[in-house]
Amino acid sequence: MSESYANLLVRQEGRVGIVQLHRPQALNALSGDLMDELIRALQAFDADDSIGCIVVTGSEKAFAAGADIKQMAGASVVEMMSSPFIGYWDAVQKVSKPIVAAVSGYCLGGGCELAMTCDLIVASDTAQFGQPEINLGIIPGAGGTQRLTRAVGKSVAMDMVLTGRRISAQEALAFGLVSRVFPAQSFLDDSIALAAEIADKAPVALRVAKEAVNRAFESTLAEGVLFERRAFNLLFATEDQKEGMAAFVEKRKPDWKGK
Ligand code: DAK
Repeated sequence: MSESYANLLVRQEGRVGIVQLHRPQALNALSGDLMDELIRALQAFDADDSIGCIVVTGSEKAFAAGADIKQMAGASVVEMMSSPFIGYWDAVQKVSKPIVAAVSGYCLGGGCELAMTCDLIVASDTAQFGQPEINLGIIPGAGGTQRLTRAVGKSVAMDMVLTGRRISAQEALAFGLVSRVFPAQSFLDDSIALAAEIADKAPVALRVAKEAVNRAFESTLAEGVLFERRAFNLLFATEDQKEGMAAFVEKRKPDWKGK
């Protein structure tokens, strides 16, 4: 990727695109400029056939300490209503390739909402998750009250949103907010290895699988199952389904074409 960014470090390892939030002086607080760059980087990876999976990560100390409080502090209601800010989270959700949020250190407020907008969250054992907006006299505004509640259930979500308390990586694992916790020393390598494992799967099936799981949040069970059945049947029109099943029968590794 040739584009350069002021608030990100972007690189590719094999079929994994890695976007590292890099605003160390503010613990990766999500300024408008940072979010704008993040969306551009995600969209570039989404359009690049050599990428199968994307990792969004931060520093060892902070994934992101939330939206930039200093930028928001003086805003009026009309300015907040017309802010492009919420559109950034919608844009993350529109990325068609799987996105792994690899979280170390603070993952707070809008940072936690960003991680939850990704497809799965993995954590270093140092990670701390929280929605501390209540301490600023506001509430989560980028989906936190909704996505957190779906991820961890009402009681834990209420506890976190009403008290602003932070939970550890182990608690987040127990509550179902994260799928895996890795040791701090190997966390980024482990996260990239997981993304590489995903990136190695059949590209069309990955895309359809992501759509189908996400549909579970937007539909009744009957509608979701119908969506899944149609998506499942559709995959029998792909070369990769023929290749995947032939490779199984012939006891060899499949050679995906993404078609
Ligand atoms: N914004 C701006 N700067 C921040 C920041 C933030 N969220 N978090 C940290 N910083 C800055 C600090 O001000 C400090 O800068 P200097 O004073 O050195 O210039 C530097 O980062 C280091 O921070 P600390 O000195 O505080 O470091 P500590 O290790 O002592 O403490 C901490 C780390 C993470 C516990 C602490 O910094 C902290 O409590 N930070 C704030 C966490 C927080 O309240 N986050 C929620 C923010 S509100 C929207 C949708 C969503 C949102 C907004 C709008 N729309 C739909 C429009 C989201 C809102 C939020 O996320």
